[in-house]
Amino acid sequence: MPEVFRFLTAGESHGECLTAVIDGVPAGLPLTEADINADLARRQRGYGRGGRMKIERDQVHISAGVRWGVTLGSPITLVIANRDWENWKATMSVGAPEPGTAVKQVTRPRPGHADLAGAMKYGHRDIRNVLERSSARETTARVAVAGVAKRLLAEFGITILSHVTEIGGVRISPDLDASWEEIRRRAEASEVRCADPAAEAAMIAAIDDAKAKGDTLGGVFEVAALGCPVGLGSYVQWDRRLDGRIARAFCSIQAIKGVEFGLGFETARRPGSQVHDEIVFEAGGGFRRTSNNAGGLEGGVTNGQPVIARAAMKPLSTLRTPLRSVDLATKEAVEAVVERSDVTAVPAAGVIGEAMMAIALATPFLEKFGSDSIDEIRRNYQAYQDALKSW
Ligand code: EPS
Repeated sequence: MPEVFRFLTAGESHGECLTAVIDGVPAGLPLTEADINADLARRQRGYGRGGRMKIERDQVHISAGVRWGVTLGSPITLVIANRDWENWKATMSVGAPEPGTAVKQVTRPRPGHADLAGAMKYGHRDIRNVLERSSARETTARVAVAGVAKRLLAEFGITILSHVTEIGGVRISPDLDASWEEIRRRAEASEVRCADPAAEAAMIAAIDDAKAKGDTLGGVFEVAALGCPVGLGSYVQWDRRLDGRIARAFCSIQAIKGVEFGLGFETARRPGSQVHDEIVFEAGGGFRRTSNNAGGLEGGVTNGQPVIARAAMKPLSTLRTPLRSVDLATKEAVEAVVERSDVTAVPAAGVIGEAMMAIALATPFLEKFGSDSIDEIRRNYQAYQDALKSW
C-alpha cells in the first residue's frame, strides 16, 4: 500500500540542517511555521537532557508547498538549521577537509547504539559516519512533518496528546483518575511530562541519581488520539490494519523496544470476559462502550474511542561511565566512546510519539475521506458522519 501522506527526512546530527519533503498534503490547509515550531520547542524540553539542547533553538523554515499561509497540494519542504553546525563545520564539511585539519575518528562503538552494526554494514571505519544519522536528532524533522499532519487532523477535530507513565522503573499510580484534558494540562506543566505529581518527584530523583552515577534511564510514554471517527484503518489487508501501522511508526523511533495498545500486555493475562469492551446502545446517543481496553482499535479499525498506545524506550546508549567495547582499528578491549549525551529523553520521546501517531493516522484518514483538497475532504467527512447518525 503506498502511503498517501508520505515523507523522507535527510540530515546529519551535526550537519548544516535537517530537511523533510512531504507529499500528499491536500490543498487548502491553513499552515504557518508557528504551527510547527510549537511542537519543535516541546520536543526540546524535559528534565535529564544534556548540553545540546542549550545550543539548539529548533525553528522550521517552509521553503515549498505553501502560499499565503495555505497549502497548495504540492510537496512541502521543511528545513531546520542545526545551530551546533557552527562548531562542527570542519568535522562535517561536505568537501574534503583543508590539508592539516585535525579530525579525530570515532573507533570505539557504544553497546546499544547503531555504531558497530552500522559501521560493518556500510564499510565505515569512522563511526561518526554512522552515529551522525542514527542519532535521535533526526526526530526533529519528523516532529516538523507531524506538525503538518496534526494541523490536518485538527481541522476534523482529532487531537493528540502524550504523557510519561514511567522513567527508570518509577511508574505513575495505576489509580490516576484524571480526564484527558487534565492529563494534557499536567503533562505540559511537568518537567518530565508526567501527570502524577508524586511519581514526577520520584522520576526527577531517579534521573539525578543516574546522572551522578554516569548512567542513563529509559521509560514508557503513552499517546492518546482523541476525536478519531469510526473507520480509520481496515481489517481487509494486513498492511492497512491501523494498529500495525502505529506499532511500526512507534518502533521506528530511536530507542523504542516495545509497543502496546489499550490494556496491552495485560490482555494476555486476563480471561476474555475481563478484556473486551461491551457494547451498549442509547437512543439519541448511538453505540457506546463501557470501557476502552482495546485502545480504540478493533480489527485494525478505529471504533470511535480514543486511540491509546504506549511505547517502551530503552536507556540511552551513550553512558558517561562507559561500557566495555572493542576498538575497531586496534581490536583492543576499550571503553565505549563517551559522546555528550542526555541522561534520559523519555519526556521528549512522548512528543515524538505524538508525531508518529499523527503521521500514522494521516494516510488512513486521507484514504477514507479523499486527499486532494480540504473542501472536498470536509464534504466527504460530513456526509459520512451524517450517514452514521442514522445507524
Ligand atoms: C544524541 C546525542 C545528543 C543528543 C541528541 C541525540 O546529541 P549531541 O551528540 O549533539 O550532544 O542531544 O539529541 C538531539 C540532538 C536532539 O535534537 O534530540 C544521539 O546520540 O542520539
